[in-house]
Amino acid sequence: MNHPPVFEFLARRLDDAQIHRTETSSLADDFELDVNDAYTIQSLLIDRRERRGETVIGAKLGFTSKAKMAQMGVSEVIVGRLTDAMRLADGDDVDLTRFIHPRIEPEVAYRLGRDAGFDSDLVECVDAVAPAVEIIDSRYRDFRFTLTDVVADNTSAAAFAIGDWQPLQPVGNRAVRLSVGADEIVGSTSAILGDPVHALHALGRVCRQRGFTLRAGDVILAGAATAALPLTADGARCEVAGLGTVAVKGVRP
Ligand code: 0L1
Ligand code: MG
Repeated sequence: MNHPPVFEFLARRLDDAQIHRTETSSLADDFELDVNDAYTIQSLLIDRRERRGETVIGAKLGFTSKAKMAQMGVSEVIVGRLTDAMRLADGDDVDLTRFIHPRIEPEVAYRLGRDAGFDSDLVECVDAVAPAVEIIDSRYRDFRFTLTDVVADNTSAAAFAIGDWQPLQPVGNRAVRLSVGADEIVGSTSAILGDPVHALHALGRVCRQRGFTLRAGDVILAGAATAALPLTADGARCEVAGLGTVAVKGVRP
């Protein structure tokens, strides 16, 4: 695909920020980018990760809550790609020096039981659901970013962990509790677009628009059920009522 050479430069700038854990300034300070440009930069960033041996294993949605959409002045979700290098096991220690200023948020994860075609209804492709946590780590200084910045930065994706998969079931209004050490925040899965299943419809639209493909076994992080908490050297635990729990522990080696 043809794109201005500056897009490669910006993808490298974001990639380097992630690799070296150094914040970068908002791209919008110096460049006029639209959302299409931002998704192209995101794809170039993912190409760089794939060239280093990472494999794309799914997708994630952001800005799925009314509060976050209002804060950013947007009405559509954003989508990023998940790679195998971001995957943690339930209960893992997670090295905090991998990140710049990590935050953790409680999520609902879906798993695809079969490849999704261009016109597929993703709901029909999903075979399991699970509690999950996502670690987000914006590469921008002081979390100062625009919509196009965050899309280019692969929607702040940094790491994730998924609890035990459960048979697909409605999870539209389940209580959610996230704790990091003594900090605790409670919410509901309904904060995710009213019902996390709506994230599958929204993701399907973005996949068709952007040419993203999803395959059997891929995971989808539907969005955050509460605000994020800073990830510290304490245990972090997420419980989704009736679905189960998932935990990780921040450590400083
Ligand atoms: O996963 C998400 O909620 C996307 C977050 C993107 C913005 C941020 O870093 O807060
Ligand atoms: Mg998230």
